[in-house]
Amino acid sequence: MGRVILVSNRLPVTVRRTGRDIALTRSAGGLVAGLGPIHDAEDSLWLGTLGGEIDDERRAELEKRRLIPVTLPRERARRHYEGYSNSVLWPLFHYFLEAVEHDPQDFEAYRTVNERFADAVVEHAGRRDRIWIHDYHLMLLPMMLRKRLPDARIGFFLHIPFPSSEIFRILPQADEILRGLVGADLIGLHTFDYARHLTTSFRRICGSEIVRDAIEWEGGRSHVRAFPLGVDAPRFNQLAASPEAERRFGNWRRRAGDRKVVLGVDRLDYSKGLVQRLEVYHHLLSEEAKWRKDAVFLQLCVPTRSTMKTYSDLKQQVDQRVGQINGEFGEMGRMPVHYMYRSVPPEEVAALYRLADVAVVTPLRDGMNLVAKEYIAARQDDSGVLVLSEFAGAAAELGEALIVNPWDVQGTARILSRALEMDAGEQRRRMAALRRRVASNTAQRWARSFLESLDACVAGEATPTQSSEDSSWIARLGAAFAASRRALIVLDYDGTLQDFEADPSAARPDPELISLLGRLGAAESIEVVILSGRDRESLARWFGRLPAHLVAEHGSFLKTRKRRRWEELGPGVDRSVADDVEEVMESFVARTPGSFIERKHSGIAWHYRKAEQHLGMRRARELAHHLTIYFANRPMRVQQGACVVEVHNQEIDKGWAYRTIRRRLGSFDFVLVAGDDRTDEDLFEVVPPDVWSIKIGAGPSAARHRLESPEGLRALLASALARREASHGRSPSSSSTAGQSGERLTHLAHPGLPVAFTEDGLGDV
Ligand code: ADQ
Repeated sequence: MGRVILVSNRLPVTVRRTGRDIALTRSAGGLVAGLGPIHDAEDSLWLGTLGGEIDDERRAELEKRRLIPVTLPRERARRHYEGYSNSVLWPLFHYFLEAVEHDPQDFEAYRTVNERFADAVVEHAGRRDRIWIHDYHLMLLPMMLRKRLPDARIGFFLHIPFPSSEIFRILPQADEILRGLVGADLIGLHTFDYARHLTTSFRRICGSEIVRDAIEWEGGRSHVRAFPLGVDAPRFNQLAASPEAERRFGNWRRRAGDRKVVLGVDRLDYSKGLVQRLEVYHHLLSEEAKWRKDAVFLQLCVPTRSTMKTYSDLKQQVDQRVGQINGEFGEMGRMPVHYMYRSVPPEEVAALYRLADVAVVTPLRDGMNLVAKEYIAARQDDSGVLVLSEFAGAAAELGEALIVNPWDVQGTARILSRALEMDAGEQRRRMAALRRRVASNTAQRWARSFLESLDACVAGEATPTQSSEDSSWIARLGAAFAASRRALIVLDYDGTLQDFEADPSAARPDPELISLLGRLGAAESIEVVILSGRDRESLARWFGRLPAHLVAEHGSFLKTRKRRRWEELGPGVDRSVADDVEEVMESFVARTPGSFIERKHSGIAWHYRKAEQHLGMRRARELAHHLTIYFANRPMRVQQGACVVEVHNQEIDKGWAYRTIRRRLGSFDFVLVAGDDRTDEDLFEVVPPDVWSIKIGAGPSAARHRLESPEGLRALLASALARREASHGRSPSSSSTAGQSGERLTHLAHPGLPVAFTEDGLGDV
């Protein structure tokens, strides 16, 4: 296994020259807190930018720690970081629409900076390395790398929330951003909600097909999963107990005296809800005067993005509000709010966590929030109360905290008061449960599980869907078929045996195909099944006279080769459901000239192949999205196919049909299945590995083999049949010549007309 190449916008350190030496200090912030332990423990390389100059000496110092600086022109870096990343993506993803500032040049810079990162990664990554890209500054990078390193293992993790698709689609570059992300084999987010928002956005904006947790795109699959980041809990335990933390804790204890301590620790960012938190504290002091003297609120803020106006405005606002509260409720030497605006060493943060009776973590939106988990990790004696916003990703895991809505000032103040009064027993019960959870989901475990998942995704996708260039499997298939005693051949029709036609009625089988299928079906011990989404009438008209089993509507109906009648294999769609769906589809017909509805036994379909394509595609996404939500908890399935959106019974698909038919037809020592589109994937997914599964055409597939076109499949079937006939002691032509075998009669009356077969109990003639 190769190395892990971590890629983030910033390297996790700041570099300072102290006299003749160069000092590196680890920066504060969630991403560094999460990835730092991994970089320390793994054989990894970390690529990112570094504010300030880089000379050879600094570079050498960094390289000793496996840190590779990426250099950018200053103005471009500013437009990328302060511009698109932090004036568009950050506020939008945190639902602060009013803070979004668009400047088209910023997106240009965003794109070129992502390209520069791609150059740097390509320069340093080895063939066996895993590339792990982090955060919203680099969302185009996965696809840029995929194009240059098609076989690379690429993971992406988003540290901030992924917003609802309603918010995300406001972004003018929404489509380009999503297409940038799918270059990753695995996309990780903190919570299931964010993962769901992301897949919904793919469906609505790009019209992507989502198969379980994966997004399908032209070149492959990208899996989307939740990996809630944890903290390095043992390290926090140790830090909190270290002599340095002990000393600092002592100092603070003396200064706080007998007052209860309420603590906030944040980067100074509007998403953290500092102004609202001060409002809550003000409300508490107004309502319950005793806390003016009996409590102190320590707020530690680390400066960030301070050159941006939104942030300097926020700083002013916070300064002012702190001043007002202290002016209103303070006394000489006893101020109710103690505010610190600086970065402090980890021992100091740990000492404050130990000191705090209550931690208030009340962001308005936060991807995860590690402060909440760090506080828990530092509470060795199981005391302390965590007040946590429901809008932090951490709230999904930390149910024993007191959960608040930070917009509700009065409600949050009431809960803060309850936290200050909570008895030791309840504190212990809640904190002990929280500590167990935080101890079991550490940052290291998070990283391990992401990387293992990445390996598994890549291994899963790498099932050898071999192309026709590697043709050795074709010879092996021929040999296996020739040697078989009883063979089953299951074939889709449109796009598999016949090129896809825009006008479905034009896709009639040609004489050559009829002849081939006739020879196959008539041959000794071969069962042929045509398994199609088509209706019964078309299949009966085209193949009714062949010695083949016909399955219509993806498995709803079966006509065995010995019977004239169709039988219903699976239940039809519920009438009332079909009526509801039809009503919705009718509104789409009205809005999309040329589109029409088709009612089938197992479902209902909206076709737009005769409509203006661009409009049709847009409407199809809208309709599929609408129906998917409508059917979220019902056993119905919504599928987008070529120029069609279809709703049908969930249990009926080609995989189900295959199993049902196999049970009927008994055992075989050779099975071949072939198909070309999404509906055939249901079949490929259920067949065991000894089945020859063949995908026709490009695109991701669970099939083990691939041929480029229907012609390729026809040629394969014809040559395999000839070989089998030869090895079973027949001349290749004997079974297709009328009357020669005695037991079978295969007659090609006129090219293009149905073939007539006679055999005991076989055929309809
Ligand atoms: P952040 O927004 O930076 O991270 P958070 O997860 O709370 O938010 O991490 C803050 C880190 O900075 C903590 O490790 C904390 O100890 C440290 N810190 C805060 N103030 C400090 C100070 N004054 N001095 C020193 N250290 C200080 C982003 C997302 C989060 C997500 C993380 C990780 O916004 O939602 O949890 O990434 O994915």
